[in-house]
Amino acid sequence: MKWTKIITSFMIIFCLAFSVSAEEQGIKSLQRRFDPVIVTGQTCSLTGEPILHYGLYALKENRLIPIPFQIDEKDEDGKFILTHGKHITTDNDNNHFDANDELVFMAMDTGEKLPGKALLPQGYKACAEIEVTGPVSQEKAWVYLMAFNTPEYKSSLDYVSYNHKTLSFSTRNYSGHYNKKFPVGASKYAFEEGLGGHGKDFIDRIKARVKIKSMGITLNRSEEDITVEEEGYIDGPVRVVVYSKNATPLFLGIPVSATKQYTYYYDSYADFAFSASFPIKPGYFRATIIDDFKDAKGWTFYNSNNPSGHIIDGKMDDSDKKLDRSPWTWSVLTRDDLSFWSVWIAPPGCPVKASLYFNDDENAKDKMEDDPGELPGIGFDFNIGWDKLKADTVELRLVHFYTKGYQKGMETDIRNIYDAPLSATSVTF
Ligand SMILES: [Ca+2]
Ligand SMILES: [Ca+2]
Ligand SMILES: [Ca+2]
Ligand SMILES: [Ca+2]
Repeated sequence: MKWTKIITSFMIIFCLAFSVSAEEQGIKSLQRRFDPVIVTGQTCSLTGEPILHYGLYALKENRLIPIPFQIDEKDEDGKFILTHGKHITTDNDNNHFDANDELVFMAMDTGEKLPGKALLPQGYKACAEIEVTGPVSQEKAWVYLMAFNTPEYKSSLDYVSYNHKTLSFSTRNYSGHYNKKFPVGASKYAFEEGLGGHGKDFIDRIKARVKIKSMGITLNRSEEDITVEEEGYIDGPVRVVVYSKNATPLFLGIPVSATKQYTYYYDSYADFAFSASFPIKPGYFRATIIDDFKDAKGWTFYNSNNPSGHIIDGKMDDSDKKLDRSPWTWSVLTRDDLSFWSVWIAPPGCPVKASLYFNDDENAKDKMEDDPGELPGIGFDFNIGWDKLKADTVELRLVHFYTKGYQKGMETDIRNIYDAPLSATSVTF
């Protein structure tokens, strides 16, 4: 018997004992790599001071180190205060941290739990210990938000930048650019040094193709018809938030879809909204959003319904046609040590679903593109559920990740950012 049983139970007891004591000892167990941690002022319970007077620290090797963070303000309606761009806005409390403002930092920068007050810096007014928890395995880590009487020393790291004049964005891991003639989707994407990339553009453009039937008329609209008006933005060390108004003209000047939405850029991913609003309910509506790659011959495609991998060769043959196109939750295109990911997120209960758009054809003809062919074209075919949509407006979110090479299981880390988000609690002392 029973030796195995005894050994196993011994190991279980040992592991449990170890994990309890790891948490009691305040050792960081949080493994999340790509997640931001977003904590409202209400949760921090250390509000009321001018935003410039806060510092955020993590305990690493027995020292409190300043880590990159930002506090983004929100107004009474929950809209972000835009600190740059055309329409700058202000909160009603003269740049103080209040209950609905958001503290943001990266999970990868968190540290251990402070054993006592001895390591706290001189002259802090108040301190909040923020405990971050990953809900899947209760993994934990800590950071310390402190308020001072004067502007405090901060980390000089800046993970993400945005240039609204050139419509470009960059982090150490990726960069991109929008063409001013069709700025609804990027027309440059590149892997950067942080991943071992060299900034070479790998995308032709992001295509947005919409087919609408209304009042007996069929209309086809593309990314070149969609106007984007940037209202303003926030560019902090941890994230960039851009607020814009997009409109797709229909006919007689009636927009089929005029919506305002946020785009977020973080260290490893960009999170875009694809919003549709219907002043007139169309009889038929279908939208495809396609990442048209310049030349990904030899790269391998995986998604949630096609997990065994499919090599891109520029030719659409039977093996391409056999791919499962049903609604999917993640996809990745990978070349040895670099991977480009897509995921999409719908509001709870939303009937609209994305099937897989897949076209591996170097000879595909399309007048609206810059590099001939789709090598491949991979994306979202929102072809299901529009007829069951009750609301007049829906916001679907499309997220592009840039990581090192693909290993099975990475998709869980990526989906968990949205499916099992990190949570935070705080105590002040
Ligand atoms: Ca506020
Ligand atoms: Ca405020
Ligand atoms: Ca093929
Ligand atoms: Ca192309």
